[in-house]
Amino acid sequence: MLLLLLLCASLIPVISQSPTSSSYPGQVVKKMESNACTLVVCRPAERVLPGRDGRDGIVGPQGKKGDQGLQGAIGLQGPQGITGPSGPKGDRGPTGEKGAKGDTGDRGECQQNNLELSPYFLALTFPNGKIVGDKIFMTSGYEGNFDDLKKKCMQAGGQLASPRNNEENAAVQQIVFTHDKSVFLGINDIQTEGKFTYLDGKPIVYSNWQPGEPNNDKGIEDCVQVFSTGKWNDKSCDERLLILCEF
Ligand SMILES: [Ca+2]
Ligand SMILES: [Ca+2]
Repeated sequence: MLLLLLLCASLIPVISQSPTSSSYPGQVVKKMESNACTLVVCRPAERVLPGRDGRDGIVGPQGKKGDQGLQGAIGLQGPQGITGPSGPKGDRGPTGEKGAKGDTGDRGECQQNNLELSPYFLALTFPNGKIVGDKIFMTSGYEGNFDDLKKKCMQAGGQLASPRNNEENAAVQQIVFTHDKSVFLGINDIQTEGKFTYLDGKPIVYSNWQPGEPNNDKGIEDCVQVFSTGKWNDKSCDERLLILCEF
């Protein structure tokens, strides 16, 4: 309840006081100049309690980026990585030393060799052949000089045909006639001119020379060929004739 007072100057000294000496906060005293009326507005003196705390303010704008910090300490070692792909093939290494000699082969290899020499195997290797007694004459159709044919027959497990009687010579003749190609026999006089021997060096025990042969024509005929008639002729070993082996 406001109390409005209009007092004259005579009354001023009664209520005029300095604001600093007021006994209560919030009391307002307006002091007028002397010789004038003074308007004094008063409010009932009361104890003023402090107000409530204000609300939090809004978040301010983001500050500037700070300076770079100091380098940190070295961290712990990480786990091992996965295995990478295989690299390119390396260069070939030097040849190693020769190994020790191996043990003797088992019985199976011997059986296989017997199989290769069996009539069945020979029949397949040399399909065009003749059987005389326990000897087999066969050709594969291959042609070559004396040394070449001799080597081929040995590699096949036999040797060049070396007929030792009329029956065996007849078998050779039939093969020559059938193929219409002359063959070399396993007979020659390479070691000693005029002395024909088998491949093992022993003198021949049978022959069927063409009349007038052997004549060692031009001094270069040291091997023996068989004509389609079954007759023999000494011939240069460098001639290329049909192969005929005996087993
Ligand atoms: Ca000769
Ligand atoms: Ca001759």
